[in-house]
Amino acid sequence: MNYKLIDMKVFGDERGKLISLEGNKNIPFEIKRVYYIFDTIPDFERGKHAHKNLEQIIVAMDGACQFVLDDGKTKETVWLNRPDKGLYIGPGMWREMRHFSYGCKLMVLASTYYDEKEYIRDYDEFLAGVNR
Ligand code: T46
Repeated sequence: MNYKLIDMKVFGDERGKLISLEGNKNIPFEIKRVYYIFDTIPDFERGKHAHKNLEQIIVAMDGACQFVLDDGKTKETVWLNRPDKGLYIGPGMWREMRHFSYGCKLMVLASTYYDEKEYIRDYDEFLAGVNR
């Protein structure tokens, strides 16, 4: 399975907490793009695609949601519910996001610029690629 949960180093004192993310340091790729997902609704799922080459780190800045990660052979679920955990997802992983809390906020660091051609949005096509 090409994913892992990364513990982010937290700088904390009586004023609060701070986490620093740096490309090619505690983020294992050069960061080319940042996007965020917010105003989420519990009844709606997102994702349902894989990427050919993209690497990403996803952080729940607020709230929670569940990721289903699927390499075509095995499915595993991961809850994201803390701003000090980063979910790394590498290429070739089908992902579905569900059970969003109201107002969940996800920040995503990505290794490439946005390119729709980089997406595999058809599950049968994804499985065919895995079994090739
Ligand atoms: C992923 C999960 C975690 C852009 O124009 N630029 C962008 O950088 C992105 C990410 C999206 N878009 C457009 C494409 C769609 O018209 O925004 C719209 C919503 O994107 P999508 O339906 O792909 O959103 P999610 O939440 O299903 O998936 C997103 C990322 O696309 C995906 O790479 O891994 O978050």
